[in-house]
Amino acid sequence: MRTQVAIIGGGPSGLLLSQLLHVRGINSVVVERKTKDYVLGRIRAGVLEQGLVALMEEAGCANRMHAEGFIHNGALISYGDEMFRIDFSEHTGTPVMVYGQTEVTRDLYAAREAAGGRIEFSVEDVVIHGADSDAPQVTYTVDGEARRIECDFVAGCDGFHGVSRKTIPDDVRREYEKVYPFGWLGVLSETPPVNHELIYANSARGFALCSMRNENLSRYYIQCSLDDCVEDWTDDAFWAELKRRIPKDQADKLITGPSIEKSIAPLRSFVTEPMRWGRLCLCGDAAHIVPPTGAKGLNTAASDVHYLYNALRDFYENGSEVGIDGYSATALARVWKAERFSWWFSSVMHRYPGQSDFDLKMQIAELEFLRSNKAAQTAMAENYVGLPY
Ligand code: FAS
Ligand code: PHB
Repeated sequence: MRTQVAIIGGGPSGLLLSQLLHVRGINSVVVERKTKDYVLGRIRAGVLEQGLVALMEEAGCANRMHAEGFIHNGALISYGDEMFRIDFSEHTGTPVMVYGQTEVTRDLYAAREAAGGRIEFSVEDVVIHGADSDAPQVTYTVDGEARRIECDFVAGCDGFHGVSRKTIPDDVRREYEKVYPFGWLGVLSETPPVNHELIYANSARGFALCSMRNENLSRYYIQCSLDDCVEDWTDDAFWAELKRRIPKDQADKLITGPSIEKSIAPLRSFVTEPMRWGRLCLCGDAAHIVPPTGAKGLNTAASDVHYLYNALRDFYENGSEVGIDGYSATALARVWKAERFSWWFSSVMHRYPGQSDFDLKMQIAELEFLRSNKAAQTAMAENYVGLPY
């Protein structure tokens, strides 16, 4: 088959790009390795920057988000039984939207299907051919049947474990990585959130995060060992540990319940350069990963999509390759700032093996400075709500 843009990966990056291109009359085909139900079964991000909200509006997919999402004007940071609030709106005039990535993805699937968008599920053996030519192709199989897409561009939106990044030759590609010596154990429970805003907790026993999806669906995380398995953690053990890591007044009002999802995510910082090779452009987790501490994973995927969408529009509407030629440098400039914030916030909030007493004092000093200094709070807020595209 023939299309203008072949998109590998039917996660939020690929779907958002496909829907935005559709709105501008640019054709695309999405090929996804898993089934739609499998993709929608992943529980991941929960906080959307205004940039992503605006892209969903531009894509015509924002109605349910505005109806069911929650505007948050701030978040809480605790250390021991101390707790203070960062007021995003006071410092930046901008809030964040609390609306699960699962729902973003569901809305995007619904929009693509309503528009008759072509999405191929359960594909295998995806190979990108001629990425460094002006007539790339993508081959793959579905149920053993070989298929081929002829296109102008390939968008590699296939996440950290996809094939796109590795299509860029080893002597062209440069990778930067930091693996954190801990993971996050996450629980979803049909219980009211402990607080109406998120609580990021630094405790002597490790990091914890209290988040939510709606008034009766809460999302909690605790830092855990990389040696842990989900089976090691009963619900009771999880709740007891979470209570030990958040301020007592919060722990006393925590409503617990059975987990409906429980998973462990490893944490890493990772960036691939360049994000473009010929007619192949990488978007989202295919190009970069952040520790979820700063809620930047999905949101940085969104800014990649913004840059690539506008570059492709410029190509098809004006015949200009300026946007495509500048895509990698433009996207990476913002990616590295998101990497920095996510690394910094993770370094302040987690317990690291082998931390010295001095290191711990530095964490508390960082938090006390953030608590007491307006400029520090403004910098934190500007990064959390999302730096400009
Ligand atoms: P995705 O990985 O979401 O999507 C890529 C898609 O490509 C997948 O559907 C995959 O099946 C498909 N694919 C892979 N290889 C393919 C191939 N060869 N052919 C075809 N399709 C292929 N971010 C936050 O902000 N907060 C969080 O709390 C948070 N938690 C996370 C927990 C986990 C376990 C993980 C892995 C990530 C988490 N993230 C979080 C980051 C996450 O939200 C990503 O940033 C976001 O999913 C990025 O979206 P995509 O770039 O679309 O990549
Ligand atoms: C979530 O709700 O899943 C969430 C929120 C904020 C983060 C990470 C995860 O920083």
